[in-house]
Parts: sequence; C-alpha cells; structure tokens
Amino acid sequence: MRHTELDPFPETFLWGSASAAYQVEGAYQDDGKGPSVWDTFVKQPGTTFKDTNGDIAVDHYHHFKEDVALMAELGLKAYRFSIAWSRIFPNGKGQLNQAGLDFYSQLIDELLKYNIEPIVTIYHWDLPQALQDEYGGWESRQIIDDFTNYATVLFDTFSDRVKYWVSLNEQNVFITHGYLLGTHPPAVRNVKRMFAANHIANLTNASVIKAFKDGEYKGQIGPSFNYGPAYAFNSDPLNVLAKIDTEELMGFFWLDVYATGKYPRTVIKQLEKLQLAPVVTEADQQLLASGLPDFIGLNYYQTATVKASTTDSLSGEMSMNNSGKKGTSKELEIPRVSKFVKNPYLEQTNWDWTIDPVGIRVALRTIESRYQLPILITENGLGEYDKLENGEIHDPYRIEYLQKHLQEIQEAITDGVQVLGYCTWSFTDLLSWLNGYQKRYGFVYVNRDENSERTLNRYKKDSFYWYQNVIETNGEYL
Ligand code: BGP
Repeated sequence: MRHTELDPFPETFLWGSASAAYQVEGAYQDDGKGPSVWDTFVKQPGTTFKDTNGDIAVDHYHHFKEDVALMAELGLKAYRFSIAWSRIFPNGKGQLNQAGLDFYSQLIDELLKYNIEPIVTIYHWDLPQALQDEYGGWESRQIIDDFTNYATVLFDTFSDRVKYWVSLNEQNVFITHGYLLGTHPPAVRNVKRMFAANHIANLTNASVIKAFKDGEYKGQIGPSFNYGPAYAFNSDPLNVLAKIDTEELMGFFWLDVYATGKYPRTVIKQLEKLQLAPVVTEADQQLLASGLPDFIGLNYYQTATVKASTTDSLSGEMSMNNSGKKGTSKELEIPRVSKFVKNPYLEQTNWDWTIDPVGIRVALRTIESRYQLPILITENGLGEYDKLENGEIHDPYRIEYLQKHLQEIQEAITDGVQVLGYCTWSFTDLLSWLNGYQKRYGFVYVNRDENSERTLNRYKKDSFYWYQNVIETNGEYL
C-alpha cells in the first residue's frame, strides 16, 4: 500500500555507512598481522578483476583518523566496519597480537570522540590462512571454538564501547562462492561440501551469539545476511511456485536457522533425497536454538525474478559480470527449480545488478512477517564508475539510488517494520572483492585505480553533501 502520510524516521535511527577490513585497510603485513585466505587467494592470477588485491587497498589502516574526521564532517551516527581476525590472532588461535587489538581500539575511540556509534562485524570473510591450512577452515567443527574464542576476546576488550555486533557477514555469499561457485577462497566446487561447511558456519554463528548472551555483555548481536527477495515472472502458477522454491532455497534456508534455530523442512527434505543434507545432531539443534539474534542485519542490493526451470541438469554456467561491461552476465538456472530472468520493469547497473528500491521494502516486510525481529540495514548502495574532475565528483545516480531506497525504508517503517538504522555501502571507495577498484560505492572518492595507488587522496562526492543533509534533518529531506 501507499501511505498518505509517512512516519518520521525514529530519533534514534542509526544513519550509517559501512566497510570491511580487507576492502579498506591495506597494511596486510603490518604490526604482526597474519595472512588471511583472501591475501593468498588474490595472488593466484585470474582470480580477481585485473588481479587486484587489498595489500594496500585504500590504506585506511594509515588514514583512519582522516577517514573518521570525514565521517564526522558528514555527520554519520554509525560506522560499520569489520575486524580482521588475523590481526588479533595471526594464526587464528593461540598467540594474541596486542598491536591488532590496539588498532581497533584506537579506531573505536576515534569514532566515539565524534559520537559515531561503532557497529563491529566480527567476520567479513578474511579467515586466517593458518586455520584453512590446519583443518580446512569452515569444513571443520574446530572452527566453532576458535571463532568463539576470538569473538570473546573482542567482547571482553570492546563491549564497554561497542553496542552493536554483527556475527557473520553474508554467510550465504561466502559459503556459496567459496564452496559451490569456486569464485571465493577456498575455491571449492562441491555442493555436498558446501552444505556441510554451511552447517558448521550456522553452528559457529549460534555459538558466538550464545557466548555473547551467556557473558551478559551489554548490546545487541545478529548476523548480516544478503537477502534479495525473488519475484515470480508472472502469475503463471508454476512461476509462483518457482518463486517460493527460490526464496526457501536461497533465503529462508539461512534466515530461518538464524531466527528460529531450525532449517526449513521443505529444503532439508529435498537435500536428504539428493543425499546433500548436512549432518545435524541433537546437540546441533540445541546449539542452533540457543544462539538466536537480537536483530537481523540486512544487506540489500537487488531482487531476482524467476520462471520455473524446465531443465533437469545444469546447462551452461552462470557467469557474473565483474568487468563493468553492461550485459555480460549470464543468468543462473537451478535445474528443476527456477530460471533467473530479467525483470522487464527494472533497470540494471553497468555490472548488471538490478535496481529495485521497492525490493528493499519487500525484503523488510518479509523479514518482519516471518520473524518479527528488528532489522538493521547493514549494507545498501550503488557500485558505479565515478569521474574525478577538478577535485569534484558528480554522482547524481548514486544520490537517486540511495534516496529511492530510503523512501521505501520510510514506507516500511510506516508499515510497522522496526528498522534500527541504515548503513550505506560504503563510506570511502574501496576494493570490490572481484571487481577491482573501478566499481565505486563511496561518499568519498579515493584517488587510486587498478594500476596504481596514485595519491590515495580523499575527495568528497556530491552524494557526501546530500547524505549530510539527510542526516542533519533526520531524513525529513531525502
Ligand atoms: C556485499 C559484501 C560487501 C561488498 C558488497 C558489494 O556482498 O558484503 O563486502 O563487496 O557486497 O559487492 P561488490 O563489491 O561485489 O560490488
């Protein structure tokens, strides 16, 4: 429905922006940091766009005071960033690296100096390489204790100052890319191993939330999930069914476990038939049920549109557009389930991501009606080419994108959805995992590209000033 009058954004609304350690920090070997699986993966030729890596990234490690000063100038109320596990434990466990803790402690203090609420992501994909080597990372249950121990160190050290914690970032993305598509480390392509690793990640997520609750730390914790609702291509009942199957398989398969501790029965039944289901013990079920989150973190970029699949076997490969050449991606087809198609009502970006502001309201409403949990929007944004000209960057396309999404968020708040805050992706430009540096998301342009670090100077884009005004007026003027 369309409301005649919209509720204002809550006074406590966390107007924020986000980043992730590997994508911004650089300093990949500084002050005792151990290598992560991303440090290793990107060095294999052909794994990323033009073989880009985060060795230097946008050198936030050395520019953090300047970056936080820019956040303060913009007026951010919250900043979401991730901690690199291998800065804290260079080998993932064992010897603690005090210099790593010190870096994040300084960053947190710097944010608090300007009244910017830190939102800490405990894991944004940069698994310590040592744990991958020792026991296969997410494929071993040993990771549950090691991760919980690492997170507990963070809770003990920072929970006096940090009130919002994100357990795992986009488990659905790092697991499917890491173990099914083979496009993220450890570049495995094995569907059975994927479901097994995913189950261990679920247990790890529950274990860390349980540790947070048991430790009676003050604050809130939840996972961030990449959720893009699926639409039926039209009212053909078979396409409607394909929509339901797709959402269960690609969305609720994770969200249900987070929010209720249980897998959706329909998906598990089919996986059992295919002998792909993970081994779930009684103790696992108990752990999953005892690690329920305070909120769901929503990373929203786009929706999918599906028709019923008419094929029995994987025909051709899905392929992503990592080059920024519009129209070069190939849509996925899940045999006997669904075929992804273009939505005739919606435009796409140069990287073929569908732009759908109403979709964020659909996502918020779906999570609300299924789980009744508060939602923290932990990522949303537009990756595009930007041009630096005479120290200025005019990005009306980004302003339009964010503005339209915020309008729909306000509609959802008026509907009755509890939205805690909104973090755009991203604050500064940064490394896009597989797409290099040319796919830019920030309010702040960073002068570097694929070929050179250039000056790494920061420049405010037009969207910087737009968001500044939005925050100043608490969303009254979008
Ligand atoms: C999310 C990740 C982010 C970020 C974003 C944009 O999936 O959590 O880390 O990278 O997507 O994606 P991309 O960089 O591929 O454009």
